[in-house]
Amino acid sequence: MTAVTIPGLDQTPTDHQDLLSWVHEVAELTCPDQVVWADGSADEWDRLTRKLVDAGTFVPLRKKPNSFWAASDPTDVARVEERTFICSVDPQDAGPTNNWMDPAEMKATMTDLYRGSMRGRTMYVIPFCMGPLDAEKPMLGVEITDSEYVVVSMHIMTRMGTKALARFGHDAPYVKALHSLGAPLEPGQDDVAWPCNETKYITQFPEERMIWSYGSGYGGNALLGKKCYSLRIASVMARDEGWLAEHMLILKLTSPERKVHYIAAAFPSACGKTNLAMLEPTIPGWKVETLGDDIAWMRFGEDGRLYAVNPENGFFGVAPGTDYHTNPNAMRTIEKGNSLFTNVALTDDGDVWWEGMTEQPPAHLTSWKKRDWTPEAGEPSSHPNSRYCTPIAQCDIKAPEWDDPQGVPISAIFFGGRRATTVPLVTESRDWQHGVFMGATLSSETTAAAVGQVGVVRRDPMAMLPFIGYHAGDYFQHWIDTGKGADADKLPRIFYVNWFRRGEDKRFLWPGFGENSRVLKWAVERIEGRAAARETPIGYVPTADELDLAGLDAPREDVEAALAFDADEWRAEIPMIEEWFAKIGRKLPTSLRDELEALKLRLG
Ligand code: SAT
Ligand code: MN
Repeated sequence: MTAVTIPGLDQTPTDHQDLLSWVHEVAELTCPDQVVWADGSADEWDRLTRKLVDAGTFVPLRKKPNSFWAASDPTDVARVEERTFICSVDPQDAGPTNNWMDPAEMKATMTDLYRGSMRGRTMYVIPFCMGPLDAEKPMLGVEITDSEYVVVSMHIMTRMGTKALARFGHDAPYVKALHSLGAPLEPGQDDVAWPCNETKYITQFPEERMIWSYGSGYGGNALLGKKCYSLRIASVMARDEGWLAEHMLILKLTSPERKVHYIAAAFPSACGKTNLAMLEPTIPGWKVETLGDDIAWMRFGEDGRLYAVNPENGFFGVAPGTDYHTNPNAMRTIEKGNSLFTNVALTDDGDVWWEGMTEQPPAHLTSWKKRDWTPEAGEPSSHPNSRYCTPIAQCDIKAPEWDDPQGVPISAIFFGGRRATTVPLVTESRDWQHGVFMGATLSSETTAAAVGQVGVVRRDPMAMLPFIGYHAGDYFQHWIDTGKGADADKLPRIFYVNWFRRGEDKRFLWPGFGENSRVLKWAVERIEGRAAARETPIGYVPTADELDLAGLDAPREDVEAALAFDADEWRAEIPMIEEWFAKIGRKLPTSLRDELEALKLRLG
């Protein structure tokens, strides 16, 4: 097939010709020292984690079995939205919320960057499957990468290796995901602990269902099954095929009467999605089990209900602030080991620590910058976007159906953001279209999950702003159409929540975390027709009397303030929504314009 001899390139573990020829093409372009097909075995994990320890990328933890600490290059710590591109053929299809470049031009630029970019390194071919392996139509992908850190992270985050490759047959469709650190090694050149390149590109080619990533080794920039495939590319597939690919957790809520509801909830990155996904209810008799903390793929079942599947196999959660109070289940999950920790602090006895884990910080740590750290350091020991990466399978409260290709029928969709003012603790939409309006106008203060200023209010529609793989106006229309084509009684009910409203002295009005179970309870009682609410211009909002507040340790005035609808604040919101809609332009669905006009009328 080729004149080039690269060890490992002549392997043919599959008879999928398109895959084999793509692997050849990439190897010839990137010139690695060898090619290795990832098999996903425990042996492979051991071999690669050992290699990463020898390279200084990983430090094995003495206090957690089979777990490792890593610190990234200080410039490679979060998703790079400025460097993320949707290279659709027509710029119109990327829309006003994405960066666009002509696909041919982007390919030329990136091909130059990839030329020889794996020199001195191993090229790994990772066959993977997003969602259950035994799905009727498995959602396949192959990531080619020169990063061992990516391979072992993919072991946790996806179903991968031999068992995934078995589903390729000789012609199954798959997403091509190419990743290079952009850090070739000359003969004899020493490697660094976290290779990457100053130049970064995170590129999606939606029509070709293809991803090219260059220059970063961190999180969603490098683990291409996650945001790049499961949201940016999958949202385009979902539009074409009539389903939804969303930035949502999936949880199972069981009442004391054993009634089950499944809830999907969208929040921007680093707004407590993982905590909500694994919540421990503070109200007696209620139980939460988890199916996923970040992404939901939702398709209509034969019974007309919307069924959700989590495409991922692990949790990639924000570490700081995670402790036995805010997320005891995450703590128990990582305690079992088999986990990776990136950009948190390392303790002297070989464990991890981050801000918020314990009230008293240890007297001495190695910070994420690999420096000696003491509580007097004057800066946090862990990066605010530091992460733990851990398998769902070892989470004690995973729902038994988490790996079921059928998915679970969703009763409610929650949209939420981080807003200090204006947005009440919970609001139920008037109907699907109004719920889509709530999602489309969702706003949140920015967090450390992406590079850039933190704490600025921005519109983050459906918490998908950095993840919609096409025109946001078309995406809203797709949401509207999804509701139109369905039986209204069977559609999930839509709620808008805000755990982050603050009082005048900036304190949080609502204690959040396990107490959010009170809001979940009210929502499912609304669905069952058993809870009251008052109608306001923005939707149905409970009064403090309508929430179960028994045993809540919070002043009633605070709860009332968290639930308050303030017409003036909402009138002040209108120009911001108008500005946002103007940005969407002519593709904004008229039904959403109608919703805005109706809201204005109701606000008077
Ligand atoms: O870096 S990731 O995109 O994987 C995490 C996140 O931002 O939610
Ligand atoms: Mn996320």
